[in-house]
Amino acid sequence: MIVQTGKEKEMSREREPLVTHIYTADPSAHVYDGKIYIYPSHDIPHDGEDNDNGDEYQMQDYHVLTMDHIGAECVDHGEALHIKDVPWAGDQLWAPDAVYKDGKYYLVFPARDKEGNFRLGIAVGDDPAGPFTAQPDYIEGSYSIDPAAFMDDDGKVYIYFGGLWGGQLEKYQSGVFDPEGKEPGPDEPAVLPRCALMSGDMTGFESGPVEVEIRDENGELLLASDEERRYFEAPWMHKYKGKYYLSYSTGTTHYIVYATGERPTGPFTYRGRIMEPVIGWTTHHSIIEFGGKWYLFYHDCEYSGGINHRRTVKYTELHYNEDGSIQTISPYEKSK
Ligand code: FUB
Repeated sequence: MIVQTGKEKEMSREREPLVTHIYTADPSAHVYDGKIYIYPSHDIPHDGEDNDNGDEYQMQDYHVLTMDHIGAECVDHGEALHIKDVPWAGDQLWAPDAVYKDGKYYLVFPARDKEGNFRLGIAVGDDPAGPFTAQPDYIEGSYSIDPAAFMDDDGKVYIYFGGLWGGQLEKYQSGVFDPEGKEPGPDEPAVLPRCALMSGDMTGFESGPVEVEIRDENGELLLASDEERRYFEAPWMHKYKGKYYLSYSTGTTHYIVYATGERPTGPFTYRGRIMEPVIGWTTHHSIIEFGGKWYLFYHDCEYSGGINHRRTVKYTELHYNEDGSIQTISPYEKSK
């Protein structure tokens, strides 16, 4: 029998499932009061088939996970919000995020409304681990999925969102829902993620949503055919040395990539890959600084043997180069 000492045991959690008693995905990590809070989706196991509409992702509630520090045991705080307590929601509680503002914790989350269209909602709580109380209606003017909340140094909160296919973003290219909306042709600019400024009381959008431009090294918008670099879903925003880093999933090519800019609303210039594909179709992440180091939280389907809707949340350290670029992570190679 191998008895792990404290340090070895802590190190062994890197790139391992943080919990296995439930399936978790889409981890949005934050540091509140010196502790790591993770807001994941809660995957429900079933035997149904996968499709391009994402019908296999049948999530009904949210659990909040915490770690006292990197490598510490991960604690599940139980159900923080259930879909039955969200008056406007019909189905599928997908990837959430959270933000702390003026003494309250706000869970920002997508769900299909009663008509089957994805919308974004807000739920409020006094404790970062929940429970959260949902507002009676979704955010007016919201659509699609994968909200990521970012508070800038001036206290303004921006929500980045949008996802293609099941997430319906290609159906909102004109700003209103078009059931026939398709992805642009190969030589046309790709569909862009959206960004909205939240009102001070966090009840709705103060301005936006606007498209967030992602350009190549020549200043041209990335094309729809550029599937290794164009936006698909799962945005995250963080700031490093004064620059804004927009990272996201390329979906069909399964990379986590990033682009940098000078302002929270862009434009952004594509910079490179953060992570090579994981086991499973989806890839979704968040980035935090903790104890002077940077970490990527992500999910994969290794634990379930590759079943796309049985995902588990993991983390690994993320390294910057001197010029601010991010070193690409190979998820199944030994970490540095
Ligand atoms: O969890 C459901 C969907 O899968 C998310 O919204 C996407 O980002 C992908 O991870």
